[in-house]
Amino acid sequence: MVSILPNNIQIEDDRTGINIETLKRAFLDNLFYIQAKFPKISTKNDYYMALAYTVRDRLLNRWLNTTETYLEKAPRTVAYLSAEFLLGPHLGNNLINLGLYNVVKQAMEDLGLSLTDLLEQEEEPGLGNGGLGRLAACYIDSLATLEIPAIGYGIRYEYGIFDQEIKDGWQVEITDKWLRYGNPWEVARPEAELEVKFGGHTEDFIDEHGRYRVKWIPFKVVKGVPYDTPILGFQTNTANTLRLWKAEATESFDFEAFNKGDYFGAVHEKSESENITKVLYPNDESYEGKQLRLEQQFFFVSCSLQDMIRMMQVQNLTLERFHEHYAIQLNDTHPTIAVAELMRLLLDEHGFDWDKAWNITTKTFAYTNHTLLPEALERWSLNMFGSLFPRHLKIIYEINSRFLDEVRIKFPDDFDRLRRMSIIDESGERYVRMANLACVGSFAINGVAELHSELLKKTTLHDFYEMYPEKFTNVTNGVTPRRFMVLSNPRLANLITSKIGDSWVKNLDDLRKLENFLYDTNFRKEFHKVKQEVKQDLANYIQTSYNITIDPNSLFDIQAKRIHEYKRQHLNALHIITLYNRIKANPNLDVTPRTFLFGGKAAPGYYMAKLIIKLINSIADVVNTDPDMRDRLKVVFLTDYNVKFAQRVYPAADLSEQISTAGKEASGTGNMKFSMNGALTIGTLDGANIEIREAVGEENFFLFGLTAQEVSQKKAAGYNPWDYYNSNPELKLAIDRISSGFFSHGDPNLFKPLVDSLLYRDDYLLLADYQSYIECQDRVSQAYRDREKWVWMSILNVARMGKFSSDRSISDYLKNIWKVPSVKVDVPEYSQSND
Ligand code: Z16
Repeated sequence: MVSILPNNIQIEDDRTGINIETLKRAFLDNLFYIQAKFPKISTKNDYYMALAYTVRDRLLNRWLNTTETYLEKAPRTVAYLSAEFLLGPHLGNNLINLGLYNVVKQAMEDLGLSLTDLLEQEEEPGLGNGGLGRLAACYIDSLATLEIPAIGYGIRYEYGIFDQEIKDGWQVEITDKWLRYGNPWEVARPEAELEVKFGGHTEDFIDEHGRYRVKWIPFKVVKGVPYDTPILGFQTNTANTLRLWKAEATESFDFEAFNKGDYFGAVHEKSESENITKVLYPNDESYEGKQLRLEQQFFFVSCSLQDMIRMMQVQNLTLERFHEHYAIQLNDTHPTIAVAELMRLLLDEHGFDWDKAWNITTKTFAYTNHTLLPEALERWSLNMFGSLFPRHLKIIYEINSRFLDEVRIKFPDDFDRLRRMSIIDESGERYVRMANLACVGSFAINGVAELHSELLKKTTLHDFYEMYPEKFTNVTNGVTPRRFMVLSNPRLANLITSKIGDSWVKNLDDLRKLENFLYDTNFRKEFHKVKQEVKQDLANYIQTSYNITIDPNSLFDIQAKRIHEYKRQHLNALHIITLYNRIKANPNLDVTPRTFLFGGKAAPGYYMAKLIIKLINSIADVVNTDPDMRDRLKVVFLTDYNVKFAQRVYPAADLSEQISTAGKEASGTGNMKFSMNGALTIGTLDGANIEIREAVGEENFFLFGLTAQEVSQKKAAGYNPWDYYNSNPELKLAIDRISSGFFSHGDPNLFKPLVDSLLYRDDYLLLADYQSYIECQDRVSQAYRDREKWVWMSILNVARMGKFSSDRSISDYLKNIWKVPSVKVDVPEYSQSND
């Protein structure tokens, strides 16, 4: 292959060489020339930056050659559109994927620095809320690892998910200034900026060929500037691009206002435009209907589609083949306005007729649904939508009218069905229903776990399933073993590799080979030792950061995820109170010592979730200081749970709490990360728990609770939480302890809203599942006493997690939806002249 470099330029060894002396020299060179520092006056951040640039240099060869290969071969490409990418820190992951972790660690040690410290220094890009955003990050890792031409498109939020602090037991939100010290992993591409229109009106006209056309005259225009980050696959040459868009003001706008002498007006206009990508909306699974959020969605979608079209033009490809060149995945409904925007671009800007444009559009998009919760389904007030996007609303009307004609033909005289399926909700104030638009505009629709995909077909998207059964499919979520095993749990990864080799990192099914070592006492001992060491690490961390002593020999029982009523952190709390009550009643009770760890953020406007955090902290205050407990129970709420911290938490768990009300958690992905690291799961038959249990074997999984079907039957039959409260003394006592003010310094009002929600509504059936949960927890406590048996089950969990690699998920998407072949990238050897 032809070198991408002009003949007379050589890539310097200091920027590509990977032997230890070169790495040290390169590091000091970057410290000097980029940070403008020398060791004596360098801060930890200077060292981090110098190392980050040293590693980035070693990515560039692969990145630029990947770009060049795609440019030249113009292969079919996956475009993953997502409003969120919850990447987590880059440095460690890039070291793993480059295969440089150990040599760089040594190089830093030689220079008197600790790699662990430097890794700690990185501010993570928290450009997502939780599962959905982290899934997008795992998927771009796997796409690169599988050598698939792919690009991730999203938003470069200036402020990502807020930092959480706890004050007096309550969550306090702090803005996430992640860009404060610069971001060495991104490259701004101002030369590739694009314009995005908003508001205004449309005008019809007849073009020179006598055809009816529409022109959109916007009220304002905003610039989108791409910021690119390389996403390197594990031990491959493929480094794909994550392209995030930043909003900026257009010069023309400044110019007009300046001309009118309105300096402040111009500056105001500028900051208005830049607001679009200022901040991530911190809601997980509830939508707010805010205009700025809709503007964010359209902004990044329009930039991305224009970018794809421009790329095809550069490659001399005709737009007639857009759908052959791109498979675009819509990560939830957030980017769904893309269906209307691609139609507009093809119709208005590229002169296609309707049928041709619609044919292309509906062969391009595929839609992933991530939730059944009705409050999470996006619908935009028609007035707002129409005033921001007058042209798109017209296009949506046309799509809808043609679609409803189709429905009428398939289901004659079924007026209720038409009302339900219409893209426009006309039941009261009118709305645009984004899920309906996504279903109509996509060739494939998938849920994220078997149960979820089945429930979608039966409930939320039932009408669409009857209309288009062939569009529906399941892709069970997965997570990347690079970040969540190799990087986060090197002790375990090394132990595994020492037994079965390292092929499992790319072929996670190979973990099965561990089953051959089940009967090897020595292996089981080593496995247990690793878990204990990792627990000790976390205990040390908690000692230093919280000044709380926890015992690594106790059972580490962890629930780490967004705080939400359906996830039932308060059911976990009821169990803690129950154990507490039992010990109070019988201080010499022989209990299995447990450490309960919680982590997670509440949406700032979600009062009940914030009250749950306060409750957990209040219980912790009482339990941790009650001498009767004799340190047998400890409760810690871990502040500011994020990807970086998650990487410490998963490896240290003995027990993973996956206790959502059956039918509510679409998949869950934390459940997979815990299990991969040897935690046993206590869980309901919900989301991917079902498949995890199938994979690891029911004897290696702690199951409790109602099934999804039982949940809906119970609700239909008229569920009454009081029946459970009145007939279960332990449950009654636990709830009474909360309502009496026992955990709130005698104040009976503090937790009243929470208690009332349980006693008068209990939408998530905590009371119905309580007894089953407690009995299951008692079995867990018993099981943990037989440590030999526990380790056995734990090993089986790790050995049988192959299915839950995001590599498998991506292979499913490729085979069933995208049909994009892999492309090998060659990276020519450059001279290594300096050594
Ligand atoms: C989200 O993180 C999820 C769903 C959703 O509608 C919105 C957000 Cl921000 C989560 C699901 O709750 C979880 O079950 C699933 O594993 C994850 O998306 C990825 O699919």
